[in-house]
Amino acid sequence: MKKWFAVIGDPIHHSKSPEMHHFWYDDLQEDAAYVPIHVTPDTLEQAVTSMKVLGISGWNVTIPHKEAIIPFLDELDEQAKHMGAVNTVVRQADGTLKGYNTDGLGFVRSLEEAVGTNEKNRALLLIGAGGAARGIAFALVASGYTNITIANRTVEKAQAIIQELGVGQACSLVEAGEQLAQYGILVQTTSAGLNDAFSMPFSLDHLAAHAIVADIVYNPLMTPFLEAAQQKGATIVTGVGMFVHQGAIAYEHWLQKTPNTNAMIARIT
Ligand code: SKM
Repeated sequence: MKKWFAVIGDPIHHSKSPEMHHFWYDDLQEDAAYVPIHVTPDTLEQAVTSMKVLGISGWNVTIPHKEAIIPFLDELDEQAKHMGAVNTVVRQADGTLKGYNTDGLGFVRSLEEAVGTNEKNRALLLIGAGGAARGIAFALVASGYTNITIANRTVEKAQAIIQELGVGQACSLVEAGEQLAQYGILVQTTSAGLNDAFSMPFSLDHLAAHAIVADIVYNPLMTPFLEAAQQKGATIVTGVGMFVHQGAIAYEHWLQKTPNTNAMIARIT
């Protein structure tokens, strides 16, 4: 029987997940379909129940449901539990639903694909303290990056993540901008660049030489933050790698096969 998968979100029309997964089904000769489904917050519980009843093999979860979906699932992977967010649901053999988070690890894979694995000791500045930053912070620590500072407009939110992580420190965006020269890796997780093409969390005037600067936004590919960093001579990591790798890890959970990430990154870059 044909397997089917989905991505749920509000809005959902912009998602490139259906195109990406269909590319991999063709490549790996998988008899499967992947559909975008528009689910609003007030219908989330009904949507989960319906998909469970209809026998869907699994689905991705995007904004704004990553946290809200948790009470409707039967089980949570340990990492997803720590992160408090789910972006991948797997229907298990007994029909129960298990939630995973593949965003954080997707980011780490993308970063290491771009710059290798020898940068773990450099001081890393994570900008933002929302759901995406939380997932990335846990995945970074699990992958051996412990020299982490989380900068956020509301320092208490950054402090709360640091407390859960058990390592690192928190500061304000202003402080981060002032101390910028001390950081070797910057990871931009706020929506600056997504909603307002000219917004920047802070100026990159004091960016260190040879810094690595990553953004998690993949549309547009070059955010104002990355453009400014590139002008300063930094190594740039766009959000495309994270998007493709989170999808590939989800694919592995669902179908136990490793899809071709390089071909996909080249396709949407
Ligand atoms: O975490 C991912 C999600 O799995 C799929 C997605 C999309 O289709 O745009 C974006 C991210 O939230």
